[in-house]
This record gives sequence, C-alpha cells and structure tokens, in this order.
Amino acid sequence: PQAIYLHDYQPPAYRLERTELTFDLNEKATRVRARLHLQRHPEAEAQAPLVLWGCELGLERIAIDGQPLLESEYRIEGETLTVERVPERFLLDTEVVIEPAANTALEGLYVSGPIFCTQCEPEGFRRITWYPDRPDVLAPFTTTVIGDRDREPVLLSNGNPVERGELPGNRHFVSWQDPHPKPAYLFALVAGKLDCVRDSFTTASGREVALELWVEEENLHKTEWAMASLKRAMRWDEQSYGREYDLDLFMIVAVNDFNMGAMENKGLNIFNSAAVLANPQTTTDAAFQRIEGIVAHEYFHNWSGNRVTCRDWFQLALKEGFTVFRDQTFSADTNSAPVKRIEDVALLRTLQFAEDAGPTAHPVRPDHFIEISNFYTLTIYEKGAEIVRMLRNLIGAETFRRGSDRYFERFDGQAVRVEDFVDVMAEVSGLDLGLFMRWYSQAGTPQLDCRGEYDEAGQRFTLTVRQHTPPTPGQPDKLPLHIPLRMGLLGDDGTPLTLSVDGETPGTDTVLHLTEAEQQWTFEGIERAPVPSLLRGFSAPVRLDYPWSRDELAHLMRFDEDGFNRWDATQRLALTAIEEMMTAHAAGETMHLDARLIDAFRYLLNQPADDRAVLAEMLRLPSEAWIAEQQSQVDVDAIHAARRAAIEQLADSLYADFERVYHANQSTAGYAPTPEQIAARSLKNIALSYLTASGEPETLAMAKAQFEADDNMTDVRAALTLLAHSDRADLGDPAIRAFGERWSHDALVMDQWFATQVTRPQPDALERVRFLMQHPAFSIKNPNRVRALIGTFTRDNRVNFHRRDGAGYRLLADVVIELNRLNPEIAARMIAPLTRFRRFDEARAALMRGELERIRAEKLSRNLHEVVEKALA
Ligand code: HT7
Ligand code: ZN
Repeated sequence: PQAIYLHDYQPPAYRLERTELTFDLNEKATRVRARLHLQRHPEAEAQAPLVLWGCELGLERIAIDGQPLLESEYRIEGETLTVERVPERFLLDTEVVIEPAANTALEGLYVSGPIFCTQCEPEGFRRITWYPDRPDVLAPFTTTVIGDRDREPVLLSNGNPVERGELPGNRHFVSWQDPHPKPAYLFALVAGKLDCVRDSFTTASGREVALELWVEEENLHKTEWAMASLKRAMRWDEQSYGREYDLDLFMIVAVNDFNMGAMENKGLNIFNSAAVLANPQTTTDAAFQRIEGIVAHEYFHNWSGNRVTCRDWFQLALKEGFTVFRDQTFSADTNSAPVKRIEDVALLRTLQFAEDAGPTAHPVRPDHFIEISNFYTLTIYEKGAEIVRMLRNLIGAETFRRGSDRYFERFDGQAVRVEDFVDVMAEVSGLDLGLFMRWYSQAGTPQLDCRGEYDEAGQRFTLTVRQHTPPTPGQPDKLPLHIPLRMGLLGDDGTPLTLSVDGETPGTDTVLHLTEAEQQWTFEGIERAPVPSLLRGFSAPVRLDYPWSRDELAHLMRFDEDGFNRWDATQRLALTAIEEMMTAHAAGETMHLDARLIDAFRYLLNQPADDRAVLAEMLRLPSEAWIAEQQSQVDVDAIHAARRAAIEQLADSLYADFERVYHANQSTAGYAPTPEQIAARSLKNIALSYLTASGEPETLAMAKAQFEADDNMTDVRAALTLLAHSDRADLGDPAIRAFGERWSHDALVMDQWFATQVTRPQPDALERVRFLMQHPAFSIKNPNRVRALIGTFTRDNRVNFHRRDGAGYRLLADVVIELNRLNPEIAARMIAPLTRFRRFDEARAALMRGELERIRAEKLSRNLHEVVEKALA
C-alpha cells in the first residue's frame, strides 16, 4: 500500500451541487442509486478528469446526462473510478449493489442485528457508492430509503423527512432532505424496528427542535440520561460558544455493533449502545459520566466539525481536538472540575505519552498516512485538545471566545485547515503564534528539566528550565516549542508568595513562556527558600522533572492553591515511595512503605472533606501504567508487587481511618448520578478497596453485603471486583456466577462481567480469557465484546498479559489475526500493546516480536500492515 502525503494535496476539480441517493434495502443485496449533480471548479483545467472513490461495489450502471458510459469511457483502478472526459456541468447517474450482511468491517452500510446502519467517517461512504469521498467536497443531500414495512418500519437519514409512502410488495419509503451542504463522511442511514423517545428543546432564539432517541424496544428504560445530557449540552453550547442547533430535528440512534463510541452525522448521530444507554441498575457512575461526555461531544461537532469541517484528513485534530476540548470543558462545568482535569491528564500521561514514545508516534497533524482510520488516536484527540487548551490559556478565555465566534462565522460551510483556526486566534489576540504551530507538526512528548536555586543573601529564587523532545520515528531532531508553564511559589508556612515577572501585575500565579531550549527566570524579594509549584493545572502536555524532596511534595500536597498540583504532588510522593519498594523487590529485600506517604494519607483522611471527589482521587495510587512510564525498561512484576504492597501497608496502617470513611459515605438518598453522590460513592469504594487489602476477613464480608444489597451498579461492580479479585474463591465464584446469571440478557452488563474477571491478578486470568471467549455472550464480531474481554485484559492486567511464557502475547496475536479478516479497524487498535515490545526485557521483547512476525506473515489489511510495519521497523 502507498502512503498519502499532506504536501500532495490538490483541491477537487469538480464540485457537487446536489446529491440524490436512493437505497432499496436488502441484507444480501442493497441497491444504491446515486445522482450526482457535478460542476467543474472554475479554477480547474478544462481537461480535468473526474475521479471517484469506491470499494467492493457491484457497479450495475453508470451514465452521464442520461447516456450510459461504455466500458472504454471509464477506468477502475484499485479504489478509484476515472472518467477522462466529462462536460463542465453534468449529472452522473450510477447504480451499485452492496451486501450489508457480509460487512463485518462495520464501515459503510452494514447490519447490526436486525438494524441497518452506516459508518462513513473517514472513508466508509466509498463502500456505499462511487463518490468524491473526500471531506472538502460538500453537497446538500436528498436521500430516499426503501424498506420492508415489517422488518424496517423505521427509515432514517440526515435532515428532515419530506415525503413518505407505500410501495408494492409490502415495501414503503421515506425521503429525507438535508439542506446543509456536507461531506460524505457525515452521511447516515438507519433502518429497522426501533422505538422512539421524544422530547424537545427551545433554542435561545426561540426555535423549537424535536429531539428523538431511537432504540430497540428492550432498551427504552435506558434512555433518560442521554436525553437529559443532550439538552444540557445544547444549552451549554449556546451559553459558552453562542452556538445554536440548526435543524428542526435532532436524532440519536443506539446500535450494538460499532467500531468507536459514536458518530456525529448531521442531524442523525449514531451511537454505540455502550455510549448512550444508561440506567442505575446497569451502569456505573463512570459510565454515566462517559455517556454524558460523548453525547455532548457528538452534539458539539455540529459546529466544530459539521458546519466547519476539515479540508483533508490530515486536519483531523482541527475538529477532534477542538471538540474534545469543548466536551472536557462542558463536563468540568457540569461535574467536579478538578476531578475531570485529573482524569483527563491521567489518560493523557499514561496512554497518550506511551503512544508518543512508541513506534506509531505521530504529530497532531500527521504529514503522511497509509490508512487514515489508524489515526483516530489519543494523540489526535487528547493531545489535540491540550493544544486548544494551551491556546485558550495563552490568549485568555474571553479572547478565545471572540476567536471561536470569528472562526465559526468566517468558515461556516467550509472545509478548512488547522492554520485557519490558529490564525483567527492570533488575529483576535494580537499574539504571534508562529512558533506555537510546531505543536501540530512535531511528535513526541517534550521533557522539561527544571532546577531552582535560592540565593539567601540576595533574597531571590532562580528557576532554570530546559526543554527537549526525544526523537520519534521519522523525526530525529526536534526544535524548541512554545510552552506555557503556569507556576507559583509557596512559602515555608504554605502561604503563596507574590511574584512579579517581566513587568506583569504581581500575583501569586504566573505563566512563563518557554520558547527556547533553555531559559531562566529570577523572582526577587523572596525572603525564605520557597517550594515551587510548577505546571499548574497541567498547563502543557509535557513531562516535568524537578528535584522536589519528599517533604516539599508533602508541603505542596497540603498547601498548593492549585488543586491539580495538590493531586500531582501526592502522586509524585507515592511514586517515589513505590519506586523505592521496587528497588527492594529487585534486590529480594522486604518492601517497606515510606512512613511519609502513610502520614500524608493520614492527613488527607482526617481533613474536613470539603471536596470528596478530589480526595478520592488523591487516595488512588499511581496506576501500573503510569509507574511503567517512569521506567526505561518496564518491570511489570516489580511494579505490580510494589504497588500491591504499598496498598496493603497503607491499609494496615490506616485501617480505622478507611473504615470511618467507608461508613461516613454510605448513601441515604436514592441513586442519582449527581456530582455529590458520585464523589461519596467514589470515596466509599476506594476506602473499601483499602479495607479488603488489609486481609481482615470481615472486610470481604462488607464487600459481599454491598454486592448483595444490589443498590446500584457502581456499588455492585466495586464489590464484585473486590470479591472476584480476592483469593477467596468461596466468595468470588458465587458472586461471579450470580452476577452472570442475573445479567445474561444484557450484553452491556455482561461486558462488565467479562472485564471484572479478566483483570484478576491471579495467574489463572489468561486461561479465563480463553475460556470466556467460548461463552455464549462473547462474539469476536462485536467490538464491544472484544474490547471488554481482550482489550481490558491486555491493557489492565499487565502481569498476566506479560506472562513470561508469552501466552498473553500469543493470545493477542491469535485474536488480531482473526480480526484482520473480520474487522481491520479493530484489529489495528487491538494490536497496540504488542507494538511496544522495545520497552521490555530481552526475553519478553523477543516473544512479542515473534508474535508480530507471525502476524506479518498473514495477508494483512492496509490498517494492520501500516501498524505492524511501523512496529517492526
Ligand atoms: N468523528 C467520529 C469518528 C468515528 C470513527 C472513526 C473511524 C472509524 C469509526 C468511527 N466512528 C466514529 C467520532 C467522534 O470523534 O466523535
Ligand atoms: Zn469527535
């Protein structure tokens, strides 16, 4: 397969005035007629050929202005169809036959159980019909869907329904008109037996919008939360960005088979059922919050993505980074803002940093790709969002809002580039963002090495900061970036010190602008040695090193004005203690937990609980993934053993405190996913997890009681996990059995059942995975099942996935080889843990490499080919 390069971009030679589609649905043979009203671009050459894209289409007819084309008049090569000579303005009329039931890749038109649905981003539309399938060709669409009256009573597409009627042979049709010009990737069609929950929303300017949530009948009791989330998101976008919805109808549909979370098709968002259906009995707090965020994300795309779209797929972060930033801000405004920031940073620092340090590292705006589906990554989404966040912090929230208003107004209806977004921000702020643009082109995570020097005689504190970005594949040499470093200084009594930098108004918090490889700042009038608080709010996506002592970290944990840095100081303190235990483990010595961490936790547990949500996060030790990120060669066993020992020693030392917190946070009210209740449950369940780590038998009885009380899924799942992960099979097995029997009818709950079992730290976990792959509730064709069983195992059960005998690697390779045939997009995602083999010891690396080579010997899809070749390069 050939790579596609950003620098080869050519504007389209033909524009679409109008697209008219007719679908005659049939699982085995759907007939698609496309009438494309095309016109040569005024700047294109008169001889410019017409190029369309298509994939696995049975072409039955092709005509221009009513004249069928002879086979000699067009040419099909790979995925393109070229007509050399076409008029300046013409109607291209094609008819193709496709087979939705055989489509296991879940791109284009496919069936999910009894439901027909589509996924067209990024290049799925070419599996539906021959089309200029590129995001810079926009058209208003008219779509007629014909289906069986009994099997497909509901026929949906983008826009507004304009006509419906009966046809012979028990068939019927609905025609839809979408007046907003859109690229093909935003096209959607859904048909089947679906029920609807209706609501409405009055926009700020007083327009009434009908809201429809379409689900299969058995899911009607799980729709309330998504509908409420949608309305909150609609209001928030009006208030925060001045963006109103622009059609009279907004629809969401839930389907069971979907490659990602959801899709922002114009007026008809299609959701993975896991990303929309919620109910207290079946859904955890974390999933409620995730659903709220995804509903908002897809809705926000209506402006950041649909009204203003991307010129080409290299610009993907333009819509995804901005929309993730928008959904993060929405969730922060709706829930606990500091916890949202902590969660987002934890995700970025573990998984995105790992991606940025591995063989598939790429810039936020890549300059080439083989398969664009491989670029829906944490780098594009999460690092892309961090760049937007830095921009807003650099120019200020109000100026940023003026910039976003101008961006939406100026580029409405257009397909644009990252530069267009950044230029508008530079224009409204007057700031030179030239250097800042490097964030989009340079891959890798910058490292900041900071050092402080206190001059007692001169009463000044000097901070020296060096930045460097390690090489990434294809980018050996890196240049300095424009990095905003928010910071403050704390006095020895915890008071924030007043700083004045470069003539700014003095305050206790400032933003340093790093633009060079090394810079120095001196703060005058500092009477005693301060403790610096650096990278407040995680002001830039970087790794930061400063030689804080443990006492200084404990000081920051107590006194920092910045909530994020209080959490981060606790994480750093815990990390130092765990690393010390890992050294002891490697030397075969007893692992002792540093008493200063125990004291810090005691302090936290005995503080008045003014923010329980943040407290729960502070009590969570750094994840195994984050500990691994600190190591030059990852020692999975030492990490697991040390972290576990730290938990047990905290549990033993602070048993009474955890017990008190557990009891103090029992809920009395009925379940609601409110920030207050979520915080209390989170704190209660982390306390319970420490209690069970103490090994005291009554603590598992507490977990069993919580499990049996069956109050809500958050508490049930937390208790089930503790029971299932304990060594007490007499308690764990019955709980697993009871849960599995109770929920065998609900696939989304069974996914949680799978995930709970395959994260068991005991050595039987891998055999359980193989066993569960034979369970009737599992299907390798369903991405949710694969993610729950295989994805959770390879990501969250590091000791067992990295078993020394290589059985974990073999299992993953077997699954990837099967997925390569069925669903290349999912195969390419699942393989990621194997591609990081260079991070491990020689023996493990050789086993992982061996499995990659076994995969490479297969006939690979473009998706997997690209990832495997990068990994083995
Ligand atoms: N914009 C959507 C991306 C998406 C997608 C990409 C590749 C394959 C399948 C997909 N489904 C959805 C989702 C979003 O970011 O909102
Ligand atoms: Zn998105």
